[in-house]
Amino acid sequence: MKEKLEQIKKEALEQIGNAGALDALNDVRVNFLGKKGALTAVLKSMKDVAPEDRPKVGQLVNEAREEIEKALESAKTKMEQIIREQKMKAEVIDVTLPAKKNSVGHRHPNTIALEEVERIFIGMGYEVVEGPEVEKDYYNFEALNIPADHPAKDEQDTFYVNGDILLRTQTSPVQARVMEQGKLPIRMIAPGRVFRADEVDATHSPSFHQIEGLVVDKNITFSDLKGTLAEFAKELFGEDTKVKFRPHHFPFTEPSAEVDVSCFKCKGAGCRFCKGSGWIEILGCGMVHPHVFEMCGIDPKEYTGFAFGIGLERISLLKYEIDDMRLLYENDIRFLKQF
Ligand code: 2U9
Repeated sequence: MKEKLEQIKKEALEQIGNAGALDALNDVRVNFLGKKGALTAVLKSMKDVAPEDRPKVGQLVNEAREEIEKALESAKTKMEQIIREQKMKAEVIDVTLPAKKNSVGHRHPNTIALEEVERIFIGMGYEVVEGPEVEKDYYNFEALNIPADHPAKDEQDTFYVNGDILLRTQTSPVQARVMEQGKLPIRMIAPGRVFRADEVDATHSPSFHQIEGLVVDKNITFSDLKGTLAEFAKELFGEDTKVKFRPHHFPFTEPSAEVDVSCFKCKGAGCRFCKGSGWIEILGCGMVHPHVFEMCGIDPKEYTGFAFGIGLERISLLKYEIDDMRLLYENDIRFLKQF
């Protein structure tokens, strides 16, 4: 029995010495000290031992058990120490490394220009109104006196969602909806994103922004329009800015005009910026067409009004002297940081 116990102990200590991981150590514990383990089997066979030898054998079994347990415990402590050291090595943080730089965002030139335009019109008593980007054909074209056979309605120019739902090509449908509500007088601007099936180049994009204005009241005249836009141009480009109205055509206004401002770089003398002309085109405008009033439920005999449309990107490019519209859509922080 004594030899058998020595043999078991020897095997157990050998296996503990060979165990390379905590799992393997646990297997040794189960194999020798577990319910069905080798040492437990010896204890179970005590009934076959002569009664007078039992205390001695019991003592030997206990000694063997203690020795195996001690060896298991010490191997486990050593293994845990190695694991801890490996983990510490892997997780070490080099506090001398340079810190990660967080680059702070910046307001977009379009945002800065829009806030400036809004500030000017709010100062003149205008309201800022927004509307949906996905619109009905009716509000985008029909209510604005744009006939069914107008080239702007072509699928090559307008993004259609389905038959009569489209991505608005101008912010005018916002004004048409406000007029339809019938609360008069109206003094509003409608800023927002618009969509046209254009190829991308330095001056075109399939998605850009407009700010459109509308004033409706009794006795509104073309002089009100001229005075308002002259004041706007002065506030935006400087007190000495002059405005020039050139006759134009829009389906939704009659009469219509395009507005140029005197070049704020050369003060009208002619430079590279204004292509030598001394003038820069900034917006379109006109008196609201009587047919548009009728479509929106307003009596054109009682009310008159003016409207205007500004391309926001055009204002950003001019104000900040940016020569390629594509820069406005890339959102490169190195570009944005300059404004
Ligand atoms: C209603 C009635 C009339 C809006 C107007 C323009 C002239 C105009 C262009 C400017 C640059 C578009 O982005 S752009 O290419 N717009 O020239 N827009 S009058 O007239 C309206 C609007 C709504 C109910």
